[in-house]
Amino acid sequence: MNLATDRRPLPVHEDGIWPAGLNGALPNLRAHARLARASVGTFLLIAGVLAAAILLLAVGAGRAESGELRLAAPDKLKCIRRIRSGDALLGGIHTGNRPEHLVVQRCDGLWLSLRVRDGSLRMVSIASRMVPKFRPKAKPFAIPDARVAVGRRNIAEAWLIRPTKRYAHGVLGDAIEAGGLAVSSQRTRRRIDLVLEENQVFEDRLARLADVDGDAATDEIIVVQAHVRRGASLAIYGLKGAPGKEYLHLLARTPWLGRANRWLNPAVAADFDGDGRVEIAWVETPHINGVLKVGRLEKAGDGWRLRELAALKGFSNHVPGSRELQQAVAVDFTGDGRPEIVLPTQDRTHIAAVRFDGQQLQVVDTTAIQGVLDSSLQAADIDGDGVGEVWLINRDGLLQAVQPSLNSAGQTPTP
Ligand SMILES: [Ca+2]
Ligand SMILES: [Ca+2]
Ligand SMILES: [Ca+2]
Ligand SMILES: [Ca+2]
Repeated sequence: MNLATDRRPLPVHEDGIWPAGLNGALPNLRAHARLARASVGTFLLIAGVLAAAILLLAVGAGRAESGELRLAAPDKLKCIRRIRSGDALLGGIHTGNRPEHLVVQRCDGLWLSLRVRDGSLRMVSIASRMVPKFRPKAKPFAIPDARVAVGRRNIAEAWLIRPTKRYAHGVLGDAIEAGGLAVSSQRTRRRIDLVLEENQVFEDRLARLADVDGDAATDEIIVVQAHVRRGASLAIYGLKGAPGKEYLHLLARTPWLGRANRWLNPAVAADFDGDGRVEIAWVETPHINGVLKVGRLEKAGDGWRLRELAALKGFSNHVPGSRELQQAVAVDFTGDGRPEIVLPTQDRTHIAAVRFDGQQLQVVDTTAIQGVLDSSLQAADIDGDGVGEVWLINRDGLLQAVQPSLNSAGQTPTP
């Protein structure tokens, strides 16, 4: 079924089965889900309310400009505090994954998993301890608000270390930035550190893991590196060396933005133009006149360079002082099989889908959300129709989904 076109209310079930996407990472969830059956009465109440609400929203949502806005929370479930999409963001940056479930936390603290099966919305309560926190437990020298990225290739985990106050910018909620980067090797579990020069910091909360050099074997590390007088740049590191002798190595970075206190926020990494190579998207100065940029890691002599390919103004993927950095996803909005870069507009009242065709960036879809965005963006295909929805919460705690319009495929230029 299609969330955008099916106007019937969804029947709701509590099926006690954890969605497949997290089984590998969190094997205990299935056992916990069985325990959740004990509170069937509670679920029936929630389920009824949610079913009624989905009917309301299916009829009432009408503010979309070209995509389809679907509100997913009724009055009594209205207050949603957080959303997650299972393991799609383990690496810390969205690469186009589309899990078939969504994890939400209500304002009363209860975590629920949502997905649609056979036309029914199924919900399972989960304990908060089962939801990945990505906190740097037992990791010496981690910065206080570090978020650990979890890899599946050569790097097991990555996180930022060596808290320092030597860069007084505080864009991420405190004046503490990182003076170093640490990873653990998947093969040897050995920890490898990199320490920056005294005039630089990692102005970031996490070191993102994604394969951006195209070897399909290693993850590279995407992180915001700032010079105390010249501002931020987007840096890509690699893990090199034989087992037991690995070291972290700067592959490439963009030029410094030019002045202290200028910052950028990485967005997504995926193959947007269909040429088989992964592009990286980021937003420069997201707080004022944010500019979406796309670049690619390319061979340059014996090394690499991060080549900037295109730029477009009018987007923001971070609020000043907020610790929420993940406000962009890669989802196919046009039905051509290639993802678009999906992120908030500068005023955070719309979600834009931006196509990169190999030459330039173009907005192909803009959808008004209800209220103002106040959460991460998550991509999931909870109705299993093969099309990912973009999920978010506004400042009033209202859970919403933006469904791709899939009506622009005909305009897609053939490379
Ligand atoms: Ca790689
Ligand atoms: Ca590409
Ligand atoms: Ca597309
Ligand atoms: Ca879908």
